[in-house]
Amino acid sequence: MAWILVGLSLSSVGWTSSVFFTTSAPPPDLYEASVPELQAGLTSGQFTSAYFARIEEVNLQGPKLRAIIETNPSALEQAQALDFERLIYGRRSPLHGIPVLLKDNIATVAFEGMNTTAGSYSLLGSIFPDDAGVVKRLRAAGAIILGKANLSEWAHFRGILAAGWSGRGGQTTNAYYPNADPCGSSSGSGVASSIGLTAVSLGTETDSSITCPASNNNVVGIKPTLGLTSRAGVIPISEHQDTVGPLTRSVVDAAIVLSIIAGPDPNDNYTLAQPSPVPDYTLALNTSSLIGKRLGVPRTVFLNDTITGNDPYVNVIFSQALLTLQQLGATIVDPADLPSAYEIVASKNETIVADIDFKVQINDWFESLVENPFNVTSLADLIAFNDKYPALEKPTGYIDQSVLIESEATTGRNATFFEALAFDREMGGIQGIDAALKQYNLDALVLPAPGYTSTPAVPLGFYPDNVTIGSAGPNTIYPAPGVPIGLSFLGTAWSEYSLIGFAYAYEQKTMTRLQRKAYAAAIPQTQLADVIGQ
Ligand SMILES: *[C@@H]1O[C@H](CO)[C@@H](O)[C@H](O)[C@H]1NC(C)=O
Ligand SMILES: *[C@@H]1O[C@H](CO)[C@@H](O)[C@H](O)[C@H]1NC(C)=O
Ligand SMILES: *[C@@H]1O[C@H](CO)[C@@H](O)[C@H](O)[C@H]1NC(C)=O
Ligand SMILES: *[C@@H]1O[C@H](CO)[C@@H](O)[C@H](O)[C@H]1NC(C)=O
Ligand SMILES: *[C@@H]1O[C@H](CO)[C@@H](O)[C@H](O)[C@H]1NC(C)=O
Ligand SMILES: *[C@@H]1O[C@H](CO)[C@@H](O)[C@H](O)[C@H]1NC(C)=O
Ligand SMILES: *[C@@H]1O[C@H](CO)[C@@H](O)[C@H](O)[C@H]1NC(C)=O
Ligand SMILES: *[C@@H]1O[C@H](CO)[C@@H](O)[C@H](O)[C@H]1NC(C)=O
Ligand SMILES: CC(=O)N[C@H]1CO[C@H](CO)[C@@H](O)[C@@H]1O
Repeated sequence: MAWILVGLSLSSVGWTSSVFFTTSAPPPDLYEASVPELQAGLTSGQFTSAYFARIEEVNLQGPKLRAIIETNPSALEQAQALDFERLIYGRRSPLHGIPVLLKDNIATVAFEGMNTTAGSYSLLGSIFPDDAGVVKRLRAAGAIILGKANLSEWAHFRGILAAGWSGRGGQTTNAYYPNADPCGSSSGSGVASSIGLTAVSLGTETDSSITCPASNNNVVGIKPTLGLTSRAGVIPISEHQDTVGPLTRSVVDAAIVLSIIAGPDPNDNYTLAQPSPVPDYTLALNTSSLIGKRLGVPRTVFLNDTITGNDPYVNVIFSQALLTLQQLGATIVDPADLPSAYEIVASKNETIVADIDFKVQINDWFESLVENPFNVTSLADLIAFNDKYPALEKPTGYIDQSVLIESEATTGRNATFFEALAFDREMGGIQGIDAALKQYNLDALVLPAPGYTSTPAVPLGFYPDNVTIGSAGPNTIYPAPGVPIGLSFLGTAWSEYSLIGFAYAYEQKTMTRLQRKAYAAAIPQTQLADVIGQ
């Protein structure tokens, strides 16, 4: 397959890939290898092959995690070309040659060989004319697109369905306990990063779809401020809430990825309002970041188990985190309640906005396709498609599409819509996070990730072995022994730089991630040593 490198035209280069491997240091364990470690002396060809082998071991075989929908048939060729380019001209960026897995709602050019379907058979073989804005940035930085991750179909906007299920990908499950809930909707992105099926991954979030899988899968997730990362070429839910962000094993890797995918994009005009230039978020990685900072705990509602439905253990482990944050030099202001706390939980306005936006925007998506083999050209067609192909789209336990039907019943952005949108902004920002930050003179808020939060999440701990197992769907359970729990830092718009610093200080002090590993069968065995010299 032909491949054109951005800014350089090398087609097929017969390059033996072992040349970069230095024998002085042993290659890192791919379960945990960070982007800087991968950069330190190996070739892209080597770790791309190794990640493919690891996917093969656990995706449809063994524990059948179903985290990946497709792998990129052009990846190895791209890796060779990027290795060659690095040798001659040096590195384009810290992501040069690094494999990145994309959630299946993030478009890639079809000639490369992959579909973009949001997990739905209705879009199989469809062609969106371009790479997504974030993918253009990744490619310009020299990253390799490793494949597409499974997700909750339509980013969980189809109906009342278990997280991590899609028609095309089946049920994604968590690597920390058999059949545990991976959360969603960026389920495959979270699972794949958690056990080293990729170097890093991207997910998308409309409401907790990055932070929740980050939490359940023991990885770092950043839900950026709306408008920091482009949504152009991302199968939409709502332009008023959708964002794209990284899911990685460390805060360092998350900062590297965010620094590259953030930035203005003429194809998503919300990104034109962001502060310029994009910060180098890796400069925020300072273990002293919490010294003298004030962190607030919005206890009312958000730490009330009756309302959040959280297992009591979440509060226990969160209390320990507050002590750690104090040891790191932060002042904890507790409680620091959101004036709008009860309104946020009671409000249905988010649903009003999303239902109306989705219909408008998904119809635009269908219209933008240059190939559309199933002729699904509207939301109404999509609903009919699911009914027509129940074996593909309505298997036992996964039949609901009530959200699509609810959205189809709407008739466009009317007065109710704009009132609801204004109400959301008021309650979430002005009378919500921003009010609490101002009233208590805070640098950020801190909460356990399970519940209602969105923004950077870092590993906090794991459910104990005696936790009461609950149901999360026809084939998934939650909580479950050893399933991870994350800690979230929340801030005002454009405060990613500070939040990354806080998350880094906490991560480096606690190093929670490796305190418990995935269950044995879910840990792939292939290592770099197995592919070197092949
Ligand atoms: C999409 O998936 C189908 C079936 O797996 C495959 O034949 C095709 O090459 C893929 N890519 C595109 C762009 O259709
Ligand atoms: C973005 O562009 C659309 C038209 O393409 C326009 O309706 C909308 O108001 C613009 N939004 C912003 C934030 O500039
Ligand atoms: C880290 O932060 C501390 C406290 O703000 C500061 O004194 C120090 O210079 C910073 N270190 C680096 C490497 O930026
Ligand atoms: C938690 O929420 C429940 C239900 O709304 C309420 O009855 C209870 O008083 C709340 N608890 C606290 C400590 O606020
Ligand atoms: C939606 O927002 C309006 C304000 O525009 C508010 O009065 C109303 O209670 C909200 N509706 C729901 C269902 O929460
Ligand atoms: C889609 O429409 C084309 C052109 O009308 C037709 O040839 C094709 O059979 C249709 N595909 C399906 C799956 O109905
Ligand atoms: C706007 O659309 C929504 C969803 O269809 C509907 O519930 C609401 O009544 C409409 N509002 C007005 C003012 O027509
Ligand atoms: C689980 O075990 C811990 C000790 O490891 C104990 O403190 C806790 O009460 C137990 N919880 C349940 C639900 O049995
Ligand atoms: C890469 C990979 O394993 N993809 C699989 C995802 O799941 C579907 C459905 O089982 C398979 O057809 C793909 O091969």
